[in-house]
Amino acid sequence: MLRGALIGCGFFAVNQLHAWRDVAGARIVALCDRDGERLQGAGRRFGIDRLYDDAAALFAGERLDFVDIATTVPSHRPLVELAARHSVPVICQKPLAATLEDAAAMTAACAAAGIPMMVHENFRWQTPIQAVGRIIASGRIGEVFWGRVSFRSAYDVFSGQPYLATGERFIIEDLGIHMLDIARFLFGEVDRLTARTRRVNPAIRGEDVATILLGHSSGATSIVDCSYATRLETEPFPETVIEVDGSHGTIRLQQGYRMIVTDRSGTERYDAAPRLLPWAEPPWHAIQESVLAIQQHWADCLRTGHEPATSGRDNLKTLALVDAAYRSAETGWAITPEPPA
Ligand code: NAD
Ligand code: 89V
Repeated sequence: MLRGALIGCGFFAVNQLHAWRDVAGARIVALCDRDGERLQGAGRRFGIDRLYDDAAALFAGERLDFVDIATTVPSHRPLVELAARHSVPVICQKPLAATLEDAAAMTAACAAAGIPMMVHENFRWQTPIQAVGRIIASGRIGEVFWGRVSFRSAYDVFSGQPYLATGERFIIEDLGIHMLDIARFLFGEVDRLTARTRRVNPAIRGEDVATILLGHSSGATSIVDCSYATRLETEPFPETVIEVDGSHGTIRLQQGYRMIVTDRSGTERYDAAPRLLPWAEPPWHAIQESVLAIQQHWADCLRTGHEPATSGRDNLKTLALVDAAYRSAETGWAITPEPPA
C-alpha cells in the first residue's frame, strides 16, 4: 500500500481526500496545512491524525511514497522543489505555475531527483470526455478536421474559490487550462493559436470570457471557448460541451451528457453521464469522478513505473498554450506555443 501525504486542506482537497479513500493501492497517512483550523477539520473528517502545519516538518517526520499538493499556485514551486529534495514522488494541482519558467524549473527539479511528477489535470479524465477520446481513437468518424471544446456558464465560482476574483488573470489560467488540455488530448499538439478575451463581470479583476482558435499539427482546427458570464436557461456548470467533425462522421457531446455519434451507418445516441459516487454532490460529480480516476491512474503508474498521462513534462505543453493565449490576447497576434524543452 502506497503511503501518501496531502498538503493543502482547502476547498478542493476535500474531493481529493474522499477519492483517496476509494483508490486501490494507496492511502493518505498524513496531512499538512498552515491554517490550523482547516488542518484539524480535515484530520477529524477523514480520520487522519498525523497533522503538520509546516511542509518541511511533514517531510522530516514521515516516510512517504508520494505527496499530493493541493494548495494554490504561489506555493506550488517551493513545495514541489521541497518534495524533489526529499526524493518523494509528487502530484501538484493545476495550474502548475504562474509562469512557464517556474513550471520548467519544477519539472527539471523532479527529473533531476529521478522522481515521478504528475499535474492534477483531471478534466480529461471525466467519463464523457474519455468516451469522446475512445471514439476518435477507434477511427469510427475518420480523420478529425475540426473540433470545439466549450464551457459556458454563469455559475458563481467565486463563493467557493474567492481568490479567482482577485487575480490579474482568471478564466484561461483557471478553467481554459482544462479546455486547452482537453483539446490537446483529443486533437493533438498545437502549432499556432489566436485568442480574444474580455471581462464582463465588473466585480472581478481578470478576464471571464475567452475564445481561442487552435491550429493542430495534424491539420485539424479547433475552437476552445469559455465563459463565466453566460446565463442559460439550464445552468450547465461544470459541463464541457464537445463537437468533433471527422471525414466519416461526427461526435456531439451535448449539455446533459447527451452523446450523439453519427457515422456512415447512421446515428447513435446515448447517455454519457458520469457516475454519482457516494460522496459526490451534483453538479460537481463529473469533476469528482475524474478526481478518483486521475488519482487511481497515479497509483497505477507509481506501481508499474509508467509516466502519468498528465506528467509534468506533458503539462508544460498545456501551460505553453495558456501562455500563448494570453500573449495573443494582449498583442492580437497569432502565436506559436513554445513549451520549454
Ligand atoms: P484553497 O485556498 O481553498 O485551499 C488551499 C489550502 O492550502 C489552504 O487551506 C491554505 O492554508 C493551504 N496552503 C497554502 N499554502 C500552503 C503551504 N505552503 N503549506 C501548507 N498549506 C498551504 O484553494 P482551493 O480552491 O482548494 O484550490 C487549490 C488548488 O486546486 C488550486 O491550484 C486550484 O486551481 C485547484 N483546483 C483544481 C480543481 C480541479 O478540478 N482540478 C478545482 C478547484 C481548484
Ligand atoms: O476546475 C477548476 O479548476 C475550478 C473550476 C471548475 C471551478 O473552474 O476552478
